[in-house]
Order: sequence, then C-alpha cells, then structure tokens
Amino acid sequence: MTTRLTRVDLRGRTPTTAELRAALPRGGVDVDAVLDQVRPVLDAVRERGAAAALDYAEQFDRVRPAAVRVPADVSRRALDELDPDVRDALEIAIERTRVVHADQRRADTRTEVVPGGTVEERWVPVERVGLYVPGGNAVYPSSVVMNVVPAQTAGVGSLVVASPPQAEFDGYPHPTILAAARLLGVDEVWAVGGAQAVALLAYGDHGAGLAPVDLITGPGNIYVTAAKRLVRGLVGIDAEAGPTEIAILADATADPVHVAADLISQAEHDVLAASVLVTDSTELADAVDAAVAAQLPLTTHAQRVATALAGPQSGIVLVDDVTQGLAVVNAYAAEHLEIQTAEAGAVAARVRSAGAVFVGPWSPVSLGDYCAGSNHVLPTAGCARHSSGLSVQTFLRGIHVVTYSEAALKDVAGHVVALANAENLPAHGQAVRARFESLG
Ligand code: HSO
Ligand code: ZN
Repeated sequence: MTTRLTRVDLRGRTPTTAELRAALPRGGVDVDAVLDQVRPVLDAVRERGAAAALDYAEQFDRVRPAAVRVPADVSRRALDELDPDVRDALEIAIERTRVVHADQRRADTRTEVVPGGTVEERWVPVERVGLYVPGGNAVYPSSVVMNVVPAQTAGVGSLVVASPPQAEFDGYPHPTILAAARLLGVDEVWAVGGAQAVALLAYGDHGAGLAPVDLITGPGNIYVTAAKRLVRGLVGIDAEAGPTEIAILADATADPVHVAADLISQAEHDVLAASVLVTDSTELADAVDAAVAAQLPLTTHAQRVATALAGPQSGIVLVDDVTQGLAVVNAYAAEHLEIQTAEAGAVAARVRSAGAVFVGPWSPVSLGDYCAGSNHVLPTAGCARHSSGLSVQTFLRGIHVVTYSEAALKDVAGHVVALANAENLPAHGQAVRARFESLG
C-alpha cells in the first residue's frame, strides 16, 4: 500500500484562477456516460411504476422486498431495536441541526415601491419532497437528518424517503435508516434505490399509493445522479452530488496527525473521494505523509482509503504562503475546507468558495458530518463556486406578490409603454393603456 500523496508544487508561480483549476488535483465522474443506460429505467418506471422498480431491484441488486412501501411496524421495530447510543447520538444531531436550520428561515418581505405600489416576497414551502438516502459502501442515517430537518423547518408538508432495499433486512432499507426516519417523524419510506427510485419519486405510482413529488434531494451514486439530471424540470433537484472532497489549508502550526486523520476520514467514503492538503510547509507535508502511512494500516477500510488517496483527485499542493494557499482553495472550491493555520478565524474569513468551512484545530469535517448542527449535503466538484449546500432555502420558493393602485399604475404607465414598444411588444403597453382609455 503506497501512501505518499502526489505533490503539486506551485511555489514561486502566480497562476491565474483558470490555470490553478487545471493544475489542481480533481477527479470527476462522467454522468453523461450512463445517461443512455438510465433512460430505459426511467421509461419503464413511468409506464409500470413500482412494479418496474421491483423488477430492477431484483435484476441489479438481487433483492425483492415484500412491499415497496416499508410497513409501519417494520419502522417501529427498527426504532425500538436501535442501539441506545446511536439513538442518543441521532437525537443530539437532530437537535443541533434543528437549532441551526431554524435560524435560516427567511422572513417574508413587503416593499412599498411607491405610494400605492407594493411588492411582497412570500416564502412558500415546496408541497411534497422526496429524499433519497443511498445504500452502498456505508449506511447514512445522518443524511436522513440532513435532508429531513431543513425540509421540515421550511414547512414542507409531505415528505417521503426512498432508500435501496437490502437483502439482509428482508428487502427493506437498513434498519438504522428506518429508525432515523421514524425519529424525525417521517412515516412514508419506500424500499427503492438507484435510478428507479428517482423515477418513482418523480412520476409516482397512483396504484401503489405513491404520489409524485415536486422536489428530489439527497446524494446518490452515478445512476442516481444521472436520473436526477434526466427528471430535472419535471421535478426540482437539489444538486448533482459527486464523490466527497476534503481540502485542508494548513501551515507549520498544524498537527500532522490530525491533518492525516482528517484526510483519511473523507477518503473512507469512496475510492473516488478527494483528499487534498494545501500547505506552505514542506515539513508539514512530509509529516502528514508519514502520519498517513502510520494510520492507514490501522483503519478499517484501508484499501478503499489508500485507493482514494493514491487517485489523481487527491494530493498535496505546495504553496509559498497562506495567501497563495487561499487563492488555491478558492479556485478549488472544495465541498469541505478545513483551515488549520495560525489565526485560523481570520484566514477563514478570506475564503470565498467552499461548501462548508471548518475553522481551527477542533472543528474536523467529521464533526460537521454528524453533530455540528451544520448541513452535510454540500456542493461537490467545484460547484461551491456557484451553489450552496442544503438549507431551509432549498425547500422554499419565493413568490412575488404585486399590488398597485390605479394611481400608482397610471403614474408609471408611460414607462411600461415605452419599454413595451422598445421590445416591439405593443400589446404589452396596450394592456396598461386600455385601463385608462376605457376611463376616458
Ligand atoms: N462527508 C459526507 C457526509 C457523511 N459523512 C455522512 C459521514 N456520513 C458528505 O458531506
Ligand atoms: Zn463524511
């Protein structure tokens, strides 16, 4: 198992942002490449609903649940039998996540543009949301929390969770997922995964009692992502989640053992996960390499981690100083960015692009994955340049409500007509004029 991370040396160079992006380690999954495989799955589920989804589960995963909708007593039993320590931890995670997300709720606004002319912005929750919770390498009850809490805080009235059926649990999703959903008060859970789950949520199945949703959130594998891309428009989607990423901006003050542990922690998700250290200290870089080598054999998923760390998406970037390091991490726009430098708070304040920032030696990404109160569904693959993680806002729509009086309309009528004529849309102007012409 080789563990020395690939190095990119930017010292003494002043690359542009575009050059930086090209030089930095970054993986990527080719979602386009599987679209043709996913399309027939969507078509089949649109035509045959849950029955088709069951057939795909059997074909792809060799599992067929007795019922696609998880019966209430199965979920109840999952919560009753949940390890008490896990239950306590989930309750803490839920509580903290609720506190943070409650503060995100936007207030409606009402602006008096002119006397007699107002524009309100009303924030209205999405009616029905489908939350996808992946199976695969790990079981993610924490992702149930991170999806459900902001949706509930936004006031979403109807929530449905979909998660892949598991052969060892009678074809139902992992009991910890069921327990988490129940703890959060979500009682509609469907044992369906992959592209067929996204299709079923988007199209619904009247006969099976599954109403279509308006928005689908939650990460998944490449097929789930491809399916989300294909149903986008018919339904909303949160984002296209790629493999997880951690970038750490660290200087000589950082503890290499902590840095190594954090790089390893996110590499544990996936062989395609990205772990990137950006530092101005070659001593730290060497010490992190050594610490990774020491810790790797002791970690449970050593092979998966080693593959992720050796991949082209992971590495150590050497920079002249923290200022150049900031340019690098801003260009990279990591899903998670740790700042382990002197004056970490001041350095963090200069970050412009990251899904979430973890400041100082006592704020590892794993804290944010579970119990910080922040959300762990975050933009990957550089999307933090233009997008945010999941929040209450994801589940709200802003509606402008326009109310003008006769006098206020009359006052601005000439300007509406002028712009309508400039766009060669005179009927637009006439719609205003007609109101005053009829009055003489
Ligand atoms: N780091 C992952 C979230 C997660 N970690 C769930 C553990 N469980 C993506 O932000
Ligand atoms: Zn994680």
